[in-house]
This record gives sequence, structure tokens and C-alpha cells, in this order.
Amino acid sequence: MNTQISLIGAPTDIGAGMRGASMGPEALRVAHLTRTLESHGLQVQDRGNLTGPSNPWLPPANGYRHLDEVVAWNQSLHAAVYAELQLGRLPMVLGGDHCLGIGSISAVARHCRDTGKNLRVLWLDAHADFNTNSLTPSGNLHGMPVACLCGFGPEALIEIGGQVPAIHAKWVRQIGIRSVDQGEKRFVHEQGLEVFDMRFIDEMGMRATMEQALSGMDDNTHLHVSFDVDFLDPAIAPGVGTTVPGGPTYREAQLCMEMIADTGRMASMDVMELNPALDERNRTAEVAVDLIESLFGKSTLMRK
Ligand code: 4U7
Ligand code: MN
Ligand code: MN
Ligand code: MN
Repeated sequence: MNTQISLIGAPTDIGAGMRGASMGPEALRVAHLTRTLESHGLQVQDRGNLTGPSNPWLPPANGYRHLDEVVAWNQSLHAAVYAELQLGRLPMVLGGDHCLGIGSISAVARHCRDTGKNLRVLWLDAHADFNTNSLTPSGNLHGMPVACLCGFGPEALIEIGGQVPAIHAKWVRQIGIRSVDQGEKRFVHEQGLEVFDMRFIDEMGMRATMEQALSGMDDNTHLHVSFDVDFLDPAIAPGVGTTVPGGPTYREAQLCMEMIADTGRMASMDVMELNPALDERNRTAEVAVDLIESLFGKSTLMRK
């Protein structure tokens, strides 16, 4: 795995239904993200925070809240992530709400086209994030990034990566899903997204789930992990705006991250939706850093 990590802060809650995810990047830093990664021999460059429009807190227009502002943040993030990939580094986006997955993953997809890599996206989330302006119950764009990346969304967002669609549904594996809206559910099936929902994890266990979700990759695969912190059970991760009960436990989440690390194929990632305004003494940020540590190969005993 690439040991050169670039942290990119994207401090905005422009796509969310609740304010506060804009403080996510700093909370992860306060939870010692850099020092923790460095303790595992990784070389970390913190690129600081991107800037962009503030949150005007307006109602939806044409089914989208804050579309222009969401476009601006994602264009800027796209450029930042793409630049790090071109430098041969592993970009780690510190969100920020999950609408930023559009800028991040469109950059990864563009880089994969440049280099002839096969892209695999692991979407760790309680939600499918596959709404469109006609399906969304909220107008919040953090519920639409996967659809936008697959080419369903407003022109200004779907074309950020220079090619529409930026990715194909069959490149995506979603894990931990337990809250999908009615119309969104139908659309997920129609488009053939591969979803390992909580029912699947309950029945098969995290090990078999991850074996399936990670199967079919090879030396030419670029693995992108988009980690929405609300993937985790609220008992261990209360600091998110959209908690859904019944998520992975601490041990299940650790195993999930360890199995991703074992592939050695992760080449970019996002940490999204952490909301320090709703957290308890930064404990959700600390759990997130713990899990990120496992994603980079920390395990209890030496395995190599
Ligand atoms: B997140 C929701 F209606 N589906 O679209 C919506 F339940 O990035 C929630 O996964 C979206 O946290 C959650 O507003 C987006 C809602
Ligand atoms: Mn999400
Ligand atoms: Mn979510
Ligand atoms: Mn959320």
C-alpha cells in the first residue's frame, strides 16, 4: 500500500440536513489522526483545509438544497484530490458531509482512467445515498452522491469529473445499509447496486460479507473507501447528524477495516459526516481514528 498520505480537510455541511459536519476535519486532527498514522510508519502531509461558500441554510429549489454551493465545494475538492493522486500520494478526505463524495470519487475515477486502473468503491454507510431530486424526501445533497457519480443528478455535479457517468454502479459495494427511502430503494434495485445491508451482515457475519465485497479485485484494482461515520452503531458513534440504530459494533467495524487493509489495494479514502456538535467529548472522532488505524494495517498481533 501507498505509505504517502495527504490529508485534505473539507470543512462544510453544505449538503447535510443538520449543521456541524463542517467541524469534522478539526475534530479528527484533535483526535490525533496524523500522529496515529505516523506511528505506523506512514508519511503524512496535512494539506490543511479547503475553503468554499458558507452555508446559507435555504430550503430546496427544484429538489436540491444549496446546489451552487455544493458544486463549488466539490469542484475544489475534485482538484485537490486529483492533484494528490497525480503526485502518487494517497488522498484522505476529511469531511465535511457526504455530498463531498462526488468531488473526491470523480477525481479518483479520472485518475483511474488516466492510469488504466480498475476502480472499486466501498461505500460504508447506514444509507445508500442514491436519491435524485425527484426521489429525495429532504433535498439534501448528502443523500445523493452515489446517484450523481453514476450519472443521475444535476449536470453541474455529474460532469465534475469530465466524463458522465464518473463511475458505474457495478463498481460499487455498499456495506452496513439500514435506511433507504421508498423511491430510492426501487432505484437501487433498478441500477443493480450491490448492497450488503445489515440483514446480510446479521445472517452471514462481517467476515463473509467482506470476503464477498472485496472479491474480484486484482493487482490492477484501485480501491476507494468512502467511510460515512454513521455506518457505525450510534452506541459507539453518536457524533453524526443522521444516526440509525442497528449498525456494526466496534468489533465488526474493526474486522471490516482490517479485511480492507489485508487487500493492500486501498489507494484513496474519505472520512465523512462526523459532526462534533453532536459528539460527546470527541469520542466519535476517536473511534473513527481507531478504525482508520486498522484500515492502514494495525492489528493486535503481528501477522506479516
Ligand atoms: B448520508 C435521507 F431521507 N435518505 O436523502 C435523505 F433519510 O450521507 C438521508 O448517508 C440521507 O448521511 C443521509 O435525506 C445522507 C433521508
Ligand atoms: Mn453517506
Ligand atoms: Mn449516512
Ligand atoms: Mn449522515
